[in-house]
Amino acid sequence: MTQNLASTVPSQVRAVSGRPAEASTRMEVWQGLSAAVVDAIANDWHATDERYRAGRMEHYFSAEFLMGRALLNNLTNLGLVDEAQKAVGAFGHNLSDVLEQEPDAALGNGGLGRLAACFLDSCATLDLPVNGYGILYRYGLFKQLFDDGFQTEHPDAWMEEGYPFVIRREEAQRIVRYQDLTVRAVPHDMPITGYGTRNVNTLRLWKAEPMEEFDYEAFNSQRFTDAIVERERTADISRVLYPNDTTYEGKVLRVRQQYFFCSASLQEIIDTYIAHHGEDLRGFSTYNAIQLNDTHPVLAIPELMRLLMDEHDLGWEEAWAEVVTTFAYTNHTVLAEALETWEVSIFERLFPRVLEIVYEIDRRFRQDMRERGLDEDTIAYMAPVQDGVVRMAWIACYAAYSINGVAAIHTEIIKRDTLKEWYALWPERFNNKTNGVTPRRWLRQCNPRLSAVLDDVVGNDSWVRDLSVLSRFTDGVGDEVLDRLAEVKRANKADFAAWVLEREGVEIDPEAVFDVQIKRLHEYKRQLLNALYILDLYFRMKEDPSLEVPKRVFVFGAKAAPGYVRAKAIIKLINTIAELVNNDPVVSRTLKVVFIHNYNVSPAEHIIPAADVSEQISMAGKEASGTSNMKFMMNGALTLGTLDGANVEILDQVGEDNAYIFGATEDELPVLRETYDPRQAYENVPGLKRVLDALIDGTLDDRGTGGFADIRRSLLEASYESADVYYVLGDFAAYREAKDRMAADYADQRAWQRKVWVNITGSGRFSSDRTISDYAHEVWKIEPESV
Ligand code: Z15
Repeated sequence: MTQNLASTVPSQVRAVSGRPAEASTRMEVWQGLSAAVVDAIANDWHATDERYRAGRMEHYFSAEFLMGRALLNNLTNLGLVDEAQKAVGAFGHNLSDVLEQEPDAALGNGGLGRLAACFLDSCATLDLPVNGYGILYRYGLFKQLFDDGFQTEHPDAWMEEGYPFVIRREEAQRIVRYQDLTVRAVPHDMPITGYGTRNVNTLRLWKAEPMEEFDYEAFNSQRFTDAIVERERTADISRVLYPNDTTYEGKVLRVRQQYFFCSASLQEIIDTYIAHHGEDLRGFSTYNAIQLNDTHPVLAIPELMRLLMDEHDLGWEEAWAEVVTTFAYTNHTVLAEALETWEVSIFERLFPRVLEIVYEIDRRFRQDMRERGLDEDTIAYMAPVQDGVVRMAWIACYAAYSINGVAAIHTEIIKRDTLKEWYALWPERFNNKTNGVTPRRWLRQCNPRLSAVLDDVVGNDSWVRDLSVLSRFTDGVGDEVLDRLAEVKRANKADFAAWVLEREGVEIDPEAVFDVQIKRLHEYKRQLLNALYILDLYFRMKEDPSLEVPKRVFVFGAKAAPGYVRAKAIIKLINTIAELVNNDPVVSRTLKVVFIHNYNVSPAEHIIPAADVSEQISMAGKEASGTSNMKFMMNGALTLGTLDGANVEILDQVGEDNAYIFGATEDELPVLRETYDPRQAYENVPGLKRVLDALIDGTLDDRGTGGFADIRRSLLEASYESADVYYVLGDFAAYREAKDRMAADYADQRAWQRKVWVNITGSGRFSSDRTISDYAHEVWKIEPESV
């Protein structure tokens, strides 16, 4: 770096505001400081890009990147936090207030999109030649407000006030053709800095723009509206992120989006190949690997075939040989409702040539399978196209050289059930890559107090780049460290209490146990189980005022997909229970319930460092991995969870004395199901009747929507096979026992902090650096390239 921030920031701020830095707003200071950071990394960024493009690269294709805020992340990675504080302090601003101006880049829904963001951070930190490719959505995930406890959705125009971390690359545009529309794809790059390295990687996000700035011909012939309509059809493509997490919606615009970023990215990758290795594309996969983040980018498979054959003269066999050595596919869920299928008629309308290629893949697949002696039923089940629908997951499994799940138990389930037919044919393709999270954002940045303790215990900050070093310190630390952990948590909880008061208007006591469930609202994640527990505890306290109950704060954060009616009813239910509890003059002295509205990356950074209890209570077998479980663990919250997803591996790491595990396991459930009768649980499990009846007896008011009655019906009164599919009532007693015991255990702070320490120091395996180095060695076959 040639200049320091003290000299560059004031001029950048002035350039933004047209005023002296002293007279500029906080937002303008954020803009100017951010521009100064881009200025500081520009040379290294360019050098990294040139270096990577000359060698073998991995390209991470994802419809979602849930980046959150960029400025503090970049300052932390570059070691410029103190310098930035001084620079803005010199003209009367406070860095943390400036940082709060930044909007979240919420170009993702939940776990899958945030995983992509953590992966980019790790790739940069490890100097790995990896770029991300996605879509520059004008509107990110909707903003959530509550109106009388009901979720309402509002547009998230995150870039509208200007966003210095996105750089438009006019010169690198590509053209994407649909049958009915041709558009320009204009790349917008975000720099991805790493911790303790000069490498700066790239996230390339494509924006759809009309071919001509304006269709003058249409305008002149008085077809003004036609010209506008055409422009809007183009802009539609990158207008908005679809707000469904783990559910699929067969919308034409969505498949247009998918093709848009796949085609533009592949064109660029091919052009880079030609620039460095010449026109013969038969070496494509020697230099390129592409990771498909779920099925959303699977159109890249037929599109690469098309580009190699139609634009670069390869024959089918030659092109297919590159395709099957280029793509790797990550599966993120076993839920049937997430598996993408598209009607053939949509492909016909949008890209008939791609459909032709898909049909040819299908024809060759069927022939191949017949030669292997598979029966016709199995072939029909596995075929890429059947009954007029294209099945994206099946195309991925046929063409990818690697297929991975995201936690050990999840990979076993896809091998055993979801993808068993493919596993039988190609067991060598299947592998597990347990998810991870970046310890930069999720520990170093969001929890400076705990970071200071770790610096002291380790003797340096090496843990930030290698979290596994912490395991050396699990044993042998004295009580002074445990006492410091308790102090850190106290202080974090006090900060969080102030934040909650300001943001939600609820007063909470830092002395209480902070019990947190933050994730998308989905029935399989069982926020309802948590809600029923709280309601039951409320009734227990009303019934017996002398009952000794530890002070508790129950924190929720969750968005429901706008069309997911029952999920929205569960949000209203939790808000209604919060009102009941928080307004009860007696109970509210012991219990508080807070629903943080508009849960997102930045709120998570406030919430997680303050948590004591991490709720990971999905029905066993349904949560592929979970990643907030890992963030909580790193920040010293103990897991209250089922044996699902990565919870299983957290338990392996810490042992059963240091986690609270309850409930039916994945292998027990099918057996239990045979005789399970939720009505019996309702009648026999103490407390259940009372809470379920409260949904309909006037205790809780859903404002006449019928939402609460529907929730109750889903548990009790649906047909026998479909009542309580997520085993909420079945696991209720075990959950209550574990949760009560956990709260009681909190009183012995020494013993509690010992468990906390075991969790923090055992979290090394859940760094995304570990995950990414496994992908790099085992799947991508790439090496670090340091600039
Ligand atoms: C999503 O966020 C996840 C899976 C999906 O299929 C889709 Cl479409 C979105 C989540 C999983 O539910 C979660 O268990 C996992 O930790 C995360 O992906 C990252 O792998």
